[in-house]
Amino acid sequence: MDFSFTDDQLSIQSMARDFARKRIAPVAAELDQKGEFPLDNIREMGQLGLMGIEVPEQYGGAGMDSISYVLAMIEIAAADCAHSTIMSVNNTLYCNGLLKFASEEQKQKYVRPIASGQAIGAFALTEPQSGSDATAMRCRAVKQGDGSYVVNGKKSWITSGPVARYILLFAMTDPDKHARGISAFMIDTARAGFHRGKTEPKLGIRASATCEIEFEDYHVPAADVIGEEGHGFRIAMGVLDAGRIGIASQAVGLARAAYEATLDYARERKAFGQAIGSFQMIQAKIADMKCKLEAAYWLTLRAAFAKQQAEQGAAGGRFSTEAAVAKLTASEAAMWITHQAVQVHGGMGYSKEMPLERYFRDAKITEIYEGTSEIQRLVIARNETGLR
Ligand code: COS
Repeated sequence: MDFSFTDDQLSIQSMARDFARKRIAPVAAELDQKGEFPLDNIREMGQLGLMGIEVPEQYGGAGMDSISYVLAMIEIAAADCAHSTIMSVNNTLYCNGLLKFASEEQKQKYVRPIASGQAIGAFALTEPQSGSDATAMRCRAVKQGDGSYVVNGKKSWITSGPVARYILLFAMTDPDKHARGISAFMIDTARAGFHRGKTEPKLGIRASATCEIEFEDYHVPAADVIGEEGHGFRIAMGVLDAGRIGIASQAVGLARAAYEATLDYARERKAFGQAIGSFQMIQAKIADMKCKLEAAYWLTLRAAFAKQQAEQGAAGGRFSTEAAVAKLTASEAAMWITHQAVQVHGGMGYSKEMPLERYFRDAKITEIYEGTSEIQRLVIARNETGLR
């Protein structure tokens, strides 16, 4: 067993850290306050290869592995969670799904612009009445005589929805078949019948843009169906397994930022004539933060390793349990660590003059999106027991 990284992995980690410190950290608080989408930074991140890290070079990506993706995500999230949210959707929910299930022509047309940072992608599964219970979706795609489809319905909580050029959409093609009646489609938002709805006012990751989208007799050509009809749910679940490793990485980056700020503060801040870090109650918090952070970090890398093994092995190899374990552990660690970080900083933790309150607000979403903590527990327990 070797815990060291390759030169390529260290190089993308260092490039992402450099970009995050110079270009993201200085503007993160202002973007959060204004709820402003960081378009220039996202374009630049695309040019650096950060929007398609695992995408082969022939489709405009960096052609690197899943460990590289985790290392880069951690660095970006440590500077700003919103940037890492946009990065994670482009990399995993969008590019990863298309790489696995799209045809050669579809990959050239739809992966390249997103992986290279020329455009932004999105993933549309959730609806106003269906989040965890994804098969309860109502958005309908009705097949026409020429093999094309007409889509009608609404999707909600679409990350990057307000700015996305292309969207990977899941819609019901045969409601009687439930999970097996869902299909995947590529949506070009420049076409007629696509509308963007209300933008969500959010607690955290405020610089990422989230909205409802609506389809009104939107016409999908036969060439834009992704995979086979009826395979959409499996595609969505497989994509979310990869996505959950991205969210775990994001949670690790965020937790690390809160932990490092706490260490600095505990060394500097004096109370009762001593640095507060010399008090046992603060020391206990620091020790517990360190343990949770390390566990989250290594389980996330372990999940990325399992993903690589599954992808190199027999077709359809899964890494659902590893991804769910990583996401659950890392998101709950991020929530706990940012909570404790605010507490150790006292009044300064509560003030917008320091980033702790932003970390705390941003952490919450990692326990909700791409499968709530309850769904992660359900996936883990079902896979462990074999019971449903
Ligand atoms: N990878 C590939 N296929 C998968 C899969 C995975 N991780 N998980 C399930 N499937 C397949 C199953 O093999 C089954 O296929 P068959 O019909 O061929 O047998 C099909 O999908 C249905 O699976 P299952 O019966 O387990 O589905 P459930 O309706 O019980 O749902 C949960 C399972 C609840 C785990 C799923 O709906 C889920 O993850 N929900 C959360 C959705 C989510 O993350 N939403 C956030 C949206 S993005 S912000």
